[in-house]
Amino acid sequence: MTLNLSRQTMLAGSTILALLGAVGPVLAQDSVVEGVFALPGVAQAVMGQLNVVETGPLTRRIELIYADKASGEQIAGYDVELTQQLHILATDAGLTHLIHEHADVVGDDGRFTAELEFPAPGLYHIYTDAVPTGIGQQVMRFDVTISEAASASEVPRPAAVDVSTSPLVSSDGPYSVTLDAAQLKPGVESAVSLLVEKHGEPAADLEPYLGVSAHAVFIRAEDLAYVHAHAMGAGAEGGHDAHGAKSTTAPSEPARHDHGGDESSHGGHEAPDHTGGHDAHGDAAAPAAGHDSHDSHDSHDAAATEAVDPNMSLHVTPPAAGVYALWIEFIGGDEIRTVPFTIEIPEAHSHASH
Ligand SMILES: [Cu+2]
Repeated sequence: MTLNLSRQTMLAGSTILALLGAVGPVLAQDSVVEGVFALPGVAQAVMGQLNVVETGPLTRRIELIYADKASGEQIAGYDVELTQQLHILATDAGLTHLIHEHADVVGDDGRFTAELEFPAPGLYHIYTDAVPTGIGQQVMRFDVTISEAASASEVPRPAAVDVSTSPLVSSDGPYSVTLDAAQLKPGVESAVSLLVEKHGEPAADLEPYLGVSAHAVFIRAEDLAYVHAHAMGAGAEGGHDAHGAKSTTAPSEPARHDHGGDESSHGGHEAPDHTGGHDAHGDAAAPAAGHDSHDSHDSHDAAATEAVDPNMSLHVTPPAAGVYALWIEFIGGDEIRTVPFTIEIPEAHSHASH
């Protein structure tokens, strides 16, 4: 009797679930998305799961967990990399737009929470870039449809420019980036030089962005592989921060810019000539603080001491030949600038590996 009753209850429950499923698109629902490993050249050591909560037509709260792939246990400890424990980079199906955010909340159990705003309905690829302690960098990709998008598979992508025709030029507002990527070869660490100009002159108002001169995000169109590299001033390699010219896999050096991570709130590192208003870099370790905290425009002589060389270089290993979306991100005129490129890296001539 009791058994019967519970069966009926279960049946009723599943009928209701089925009905909900049928009208699903109308309702604002949470959805759980499983991640796909997205970091070429590195072994997958984690599984990722993203809970996506609709908070508005184009806004979502995301909750991310990584679990150890071998044990299945949720990972709680993360290294700070470039002032943050989690970098979130998202792009649309056409690879035309880049969103770069960070976790607002990092739970004691390693659950990250962030709010994302998307420019338009459609399919998005959300990359989560983090360094689980003792494991190293792990990047997962989550494919999430925002609102009811039309068939996302037919989104046109911008035409790619062969890197051998370098230099390539693209811009964001008054800033333009001239990129010499002719050295890029599949599977080989290669150098890219770039020059940031403002109104046609080398930009004099650049500041570090998340600890480095500029960030470069490469997404390979064919397989959506993710590569994140950092640019340093052309003369700065071998300087205090030379690791930044390599990709984010650099494990642990003693005195890195991310000293702000675990204990930054005690602010033990202000230099005498700093006027206190410039938290555009290391102090941004407070997770929610974007660069908007930079509102004391009157006390701005600090910028001079932190000037970033507009001549930069970065080192990157493209995982394969093919078309890539590439974004160069930097801070110019107190704003984050994102300069897009679409490049094609030709096959290496010497051998075909697979
Ligand atoms: Cu980031």
